[in-house]
Amino acid sequence: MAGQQRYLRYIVFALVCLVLLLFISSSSSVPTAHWPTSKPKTEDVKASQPSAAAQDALKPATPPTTPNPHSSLSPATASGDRMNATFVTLARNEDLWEIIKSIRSVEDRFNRNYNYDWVFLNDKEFSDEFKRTTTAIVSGKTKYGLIPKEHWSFPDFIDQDRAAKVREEMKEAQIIYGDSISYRHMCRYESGFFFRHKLLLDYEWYWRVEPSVSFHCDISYDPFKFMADKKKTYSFTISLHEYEATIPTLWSTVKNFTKTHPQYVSEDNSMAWISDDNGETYNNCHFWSNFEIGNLNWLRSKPYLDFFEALDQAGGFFYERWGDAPVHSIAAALFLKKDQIHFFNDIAYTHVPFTHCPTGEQFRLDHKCTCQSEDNFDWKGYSCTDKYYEVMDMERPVGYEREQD
Ligand SMILES: Nc1nc2c(ncn2[C@@H]2O[C@H](COP(=O)(O)OP(=O)(O)O)[C@@H](O)[C@H]2O)c(=O)[nH]1
Ligand SMILES: *[C@@H]1O[C@H](CO)[C@@H](O)[C@H](O)[C@H]1NC(C)=O
Ligand SMILES: *[C@@H]1O[C@H](CO)[C@@H](O)[C@H](O)[C@H]1NC(C)=O
Ligand SMILES: [Mg+2]
Repeated sequence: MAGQQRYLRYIVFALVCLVLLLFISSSSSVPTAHWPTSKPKTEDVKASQPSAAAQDALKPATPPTTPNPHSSLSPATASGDRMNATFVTLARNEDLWEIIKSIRSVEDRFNRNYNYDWVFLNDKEFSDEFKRTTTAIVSGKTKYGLIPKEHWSFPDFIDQDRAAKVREEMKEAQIIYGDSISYRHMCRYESGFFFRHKLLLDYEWYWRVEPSVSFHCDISYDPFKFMADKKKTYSFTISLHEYEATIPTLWSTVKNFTKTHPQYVSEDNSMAWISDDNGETYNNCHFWSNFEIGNLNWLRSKPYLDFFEALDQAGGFFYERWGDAPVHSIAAALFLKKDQIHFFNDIAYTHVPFTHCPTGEQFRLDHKCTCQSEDNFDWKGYSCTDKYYEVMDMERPVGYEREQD
């Protein structure tokens, strides 16, 4: 009994202290410094944060620190106009904690200064946990879209038995994702549908982000604005050779398409980057599409849509395992002019197992990079970036030879 009373006395004492503290801090005559804050986003989420007064009450009752008047402090947000642009992520609910890492990396290196929106797409409803966790960490507005069934299912012209047989064979051959149905829907969706989702119709530019990726250097300008100013349409950071077994008939299908639609093939195209024999065969070079900054209106244009439609009709998304990377890349290489494609050398990026880390130490120091030269994939044999430099007639950076092996 006596113990209980002592307990009670402690609690009462603690309460009195807390009330006193609250009183002292709220009646304090010392003005609090007001720092610029970034603009609020979705109100309903932010409203749940504790009020400023309540937060003050939790602080120790020590004198306030002196504000730093140093004029070179960076502003909380970058000045200037925002582009009509958004990040876009296709993900499952179980990808939450891997996409959170990717978002944190994008925010730290770029978006905390720009506050671009982020659109999330899923073939199932996003969970409340997914929504509240991602909304808490994205500095711009977040939007969540359900993919319509028609965009994530077998078209009725697909022969199910044939498709099932292929999955069985590819499993035997140990081709990565070879027996997966969902991976095929994903590749087809990224090839032909994401840019037509209702939520993306509101935007002109997109930046694709996948779970488990990271960015290694500060991006201190707006890549969307760069794309618009320089009249770019599609961009990449990593390029490589596709696994031939996943696309045996892709190139013949492409050739059949360009034969019937020669008007879509651009004059100053990048055929030399994707074919070593002037279009006879595909050399399997492609931009790695898990990173892309691109123009949505191009993907929504008739040439691209006709191209996707022709590929879809050929059935290769299900009878083989065509990836969205070669599909986007071949379209960009053939239907765009060379100078509409951009290599973002300054965007250092990893999607396992490959990293693009800009060549040249001074650049890496200036941009506070956390990647090292030996991780850079650009000049390795399996990359297609060296060939890209050759075809685009670009000068390779100083010291690239040291990163070749
Ligand atoms: N909603 C949804 N997203 C998927 C599915 N499969 C893959 N994704 C997403 O599609 C992208 C590519 O998938 P990932 O597993 O990273 O493939 P990888 O990079 O080729 O190994 C990622 O953004 C995934 O989150 C799926 O079945 N449903
Ligand atoms: C953004 O781009 C989309 C697609 O081009 C367009 O429909 C929309 O009106 C644009 N929004 C603004 C604010 O310009
Ligand atoms: C070749 O193109 C024509 C016209 O677009 C189409 O009807 C036909 O199915 C295509 N053939 C193949 C093998 O893709
Ligand atoms: Mg991935």
